Amino acid sequence: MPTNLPPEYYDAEERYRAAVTPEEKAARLEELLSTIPKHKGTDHLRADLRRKLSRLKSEAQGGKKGVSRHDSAFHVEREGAGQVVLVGPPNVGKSALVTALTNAEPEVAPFPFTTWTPTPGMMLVDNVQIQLVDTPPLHADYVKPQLLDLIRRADLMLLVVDIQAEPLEQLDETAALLAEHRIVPAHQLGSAQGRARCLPAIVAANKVDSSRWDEEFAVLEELVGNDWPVMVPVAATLPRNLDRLRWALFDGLELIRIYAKPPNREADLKTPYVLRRGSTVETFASRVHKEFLEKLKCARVWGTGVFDGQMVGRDHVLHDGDIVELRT
Ligand SMILES: Nc1nc2c(ncn2[C@@H]2O[C@H](COP(=O)(O)OP(=O)(O)O)[C@@H](O)[C@H]2O)c(=O)[nH]1
Ligand SMILES: [Mg+2]
Repeated sequence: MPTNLPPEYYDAEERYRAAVTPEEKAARLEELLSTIPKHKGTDHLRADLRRKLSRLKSEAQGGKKGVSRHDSAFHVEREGAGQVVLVGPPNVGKSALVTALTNAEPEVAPFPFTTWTPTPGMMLVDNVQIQLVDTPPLHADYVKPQLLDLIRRADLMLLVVDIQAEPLEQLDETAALLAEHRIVPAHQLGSAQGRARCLPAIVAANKVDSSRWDEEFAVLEELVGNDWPVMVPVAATLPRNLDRLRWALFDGLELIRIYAKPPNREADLKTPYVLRRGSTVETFASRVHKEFLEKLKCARVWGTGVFDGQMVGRDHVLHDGDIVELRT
């Protein structure tokens, strides 16, 4: 029987692989289990993983308590449709960005190394919640392993540089440090060696306060070329271009919003289901209710690539903004 695993599974699996401590492994494994649809085809897999989980849990309890408490600050529970971790040198405005974009209030200060532990906050893009995680700076003098693990577990990294302070050097240095620890932006996949963690990455050039800095940004874009295809000029404290950054993050996470339409009723356009790009009617059905998945015969779709209300099969690939009526 086919297992039909959703794309979320493979992401979660990658994060599980990247986990180091038994505590972290157990948490990632629980997350992995939650992505597996419950049907006959996945019985074996689920049983197998549950056995592994109970072994890891007892291992974690036997381990040193002090160590796990130390790690827990760097263990940010994933919430919302995706987790974005901000990465960069000190003083570029990572905390200011998280403050401007989310409900969180990490400390922002004119001197480096104000942020010691990761601080998560929720950002809204349309009605989709995306988690941003502010982090201590990534610094060549001392690379904290827990910070690297935090980055490995994320869905996307937002590299932040300061347009007013040698942004190209900052970007190159950050990328080099990450690469050294086998964390590679997905768009540079070709350069990944061995078992690197590949994740989507975009760049925010912060402190682009005025047209003078717009010009600097244009120069930076020119220099960077195709190395960093998605780079957004922003100013956290003005604020400037924050909506553009929000949507760049939404796109970078490869998310789509799908609206459920009950038969003979209007769709609820306020609360989208958030799926990964490439998801099918079948994935959507499994998200709405597992009962739907079993009974699903076809669906009607309003949106991209279909005529209004077109009847489609289970394998039909959905697009951002589609309205779907499931038929059982
Ligand atoms: N001019 C300007 N200053 C900013 C901007 N964003 C942040 N800053 C300032 O840069 C300094 C460092 O910011 P912070 O968020 O603490 O940097 P972090 O170390 O990367 O978290 C603070 O003095 C902020 O007020 C911006 O868009 N423009
Ligand atoms: Mg900070």
